[in-house]
This record gives sequence, structure tokens and C-alpha cells, in this order.
Amino acid sequence: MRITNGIIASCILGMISAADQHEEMRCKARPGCHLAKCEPGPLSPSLNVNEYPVTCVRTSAQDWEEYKELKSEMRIMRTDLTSYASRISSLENENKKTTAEMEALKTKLLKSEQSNKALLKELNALGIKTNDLESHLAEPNTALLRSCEDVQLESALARNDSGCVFKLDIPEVGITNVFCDVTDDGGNWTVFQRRMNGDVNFSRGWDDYVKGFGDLQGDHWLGLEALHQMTKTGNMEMKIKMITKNGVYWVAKYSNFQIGPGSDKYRLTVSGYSGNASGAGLAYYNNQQFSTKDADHDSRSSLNCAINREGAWWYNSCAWSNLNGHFSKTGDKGFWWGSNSNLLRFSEMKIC
Ligand SMILES: [Ca+2]
Repeated sequence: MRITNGIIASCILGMISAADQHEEMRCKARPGCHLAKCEPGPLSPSLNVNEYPVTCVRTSAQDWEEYKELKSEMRIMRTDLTSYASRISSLENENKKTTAEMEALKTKLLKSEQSNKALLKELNALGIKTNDLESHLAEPNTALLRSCEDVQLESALARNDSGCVFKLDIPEVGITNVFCDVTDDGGNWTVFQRRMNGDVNFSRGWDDYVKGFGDLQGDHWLGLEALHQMTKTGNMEMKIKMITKNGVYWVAKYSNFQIGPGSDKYRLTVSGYSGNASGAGLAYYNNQQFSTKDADHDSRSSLNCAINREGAWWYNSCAWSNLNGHFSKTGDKGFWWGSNSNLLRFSEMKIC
């Protein structure tokens, strides 16, 4: 009987057992028998190995040689498999080590990135400080002055016949350009209101009057917050220069002028009048809050004085003066002082 490759394969697979080896050995002892049958029958500890029931299969010498050759290859493959398994185990260990090293590197990288961000932030802060210093050096004595009383003409940003534009550092407001009148009445006055040509619209809401608006060398309003910050310590004079529609010069000067905080709607405190201006002046508005067309803080409950008088002011109930009122280039109506019949063509309010 010629064994097939399938049988040989089965034998190879089973050849690892001691029983198979014994069977093969016994078969070899028999003449003409080259290969033991793969299944020798039940093993019994009581039997000597030579007494195992064995069925020998006669096969050709060629098949026997092929069988032995396959058996040899199988041993080699086993050795290879063992070697591969060892190699795989080694690679797995290396992989674990590499993974651990990568995790450590990731942690280092993360720390490094955080450190870089902090450094970048510091560098940016240093860059900003450097820019500030360079800016200050380029414009000496401009960024650290608190009021027009401290300014020097050579540090003016712009100038005209009556004064100059300077850069002041107003507390809580910051760097602000203001117009300083350096010619009038011996003092360096900070101008906070001017009407001279009607080029700037003064019919504005609360936010604009708080922040300020206009052209510093022309019509403008400096801003209620700046006024509060510059007058909150007291001892401030305030002067108003006016020119009537008929060309008469008026001056209204107050020895005490102070504007309250935003939380109190920039309430006016004013006293100590002197001057030649007609009418009741600012006394009527002493202790009044500021009102605009969108923020009614006046004493007239039946209407909004700012809308009714087309202005923004420390309205009482309502007004004897209205310097932020409508500017009429034709002169038919306008901003006025003391009475609405006293129309003006120029006004300038300033503190010192
Ligand atoms: Ca009202």
C-alpha cells in the first residue's frame, strides 16, 4: 500500500509523540517495513515498548525517502518558528521600549511648547514696552503729562494762533490728544468744548458725550469721563469765551468747577462766577446731572430737555444756556447763553 501525502502530513504532525517514535523504530526492525502506521493503538504502561501493537505499512523506498526529507524540513521549520517567536518577542520588547521613549519625548515636547509660549508672551510684552519707549523717545515730554499746565511748546503735535494739540496721559482714560490754549489769561487751559464753524454735529447720544468727539483744532467736545478725571481732585477754574451773533465778546469765568463720576451721570458742581456774559449763567445748572437725547437726567419730568432744546447739557428744567445746541450757519437759530434770544457764533469752554 502506497501512502499518500495526506497520510505523510498526518504522520509528520503526530511525530512529536514518543509513541510515534517507538512505532517507527519497531517498524524499521521489520524487513520491508519502512514506515509505521500513524495510529499505533492504545498505549498501555504495562506494555514494553517492543510489545505495542503496531501496524506496519509497506511503502516504496522513494516514499520513505520523501517522508524522511519532509520530516527533516519540519524540524528545520520548527527551529525557524522558535527563532521567529524569539525574534517577535524581542521586537515586542523593543516596541514597548520605543513607545515608552516616545511618550517621554511627547511629555518633554509638551513642556517645551508651554515654555515657548510663556517666553513668546514675555517677548511680546517686552516688544510692546520697547515700542512704547521708542514712541516716547520720538515724542519727548508728550505721553506722561497730566494736564495742559505741564506742557512745553516744543512738544506740541500741532498748533494754531491760540494754542497747541498735546498728548496727555489722563488718569483712567489713558493717552488722549487735547487742545491746550497757551495764550489766554496767562494759563495753559485745557479746552473741552469749542463751537466755531459748525462742521461737527453735536446732536449726539450719551456714549459720544462720554468719550468725546470732533476736531481738536475746530469744533469738539473732549468727553465727560476725561472732564471728570481732570477735575475730580478739585481746585479747577473754568472759563467760557463766547462771541455773540452780533460780534460781542463775552467771558464767563468760574473759580470752582468739578464734574462728578459716570455713576452720578457726570453731575456738575460750579460756583464763583465772574465775567461780563449776560444772563443767569451756569448757577442754574449747579448740582445737575448731564443729559443727552438718549439719556434724560434733567429735572423736567414731562419732557426730555436734550431733545426739546436740541442739545446735551446739565439741563435743569430746562435751560437758560445751551452751548451744545444746534449750530446754525444762517443764524436763524442756534446755541445760546443766558436766554434763547442770545444766539452765539462762537463758544469755547476750558479748565485750568
Ligand atoms: Ca426729563
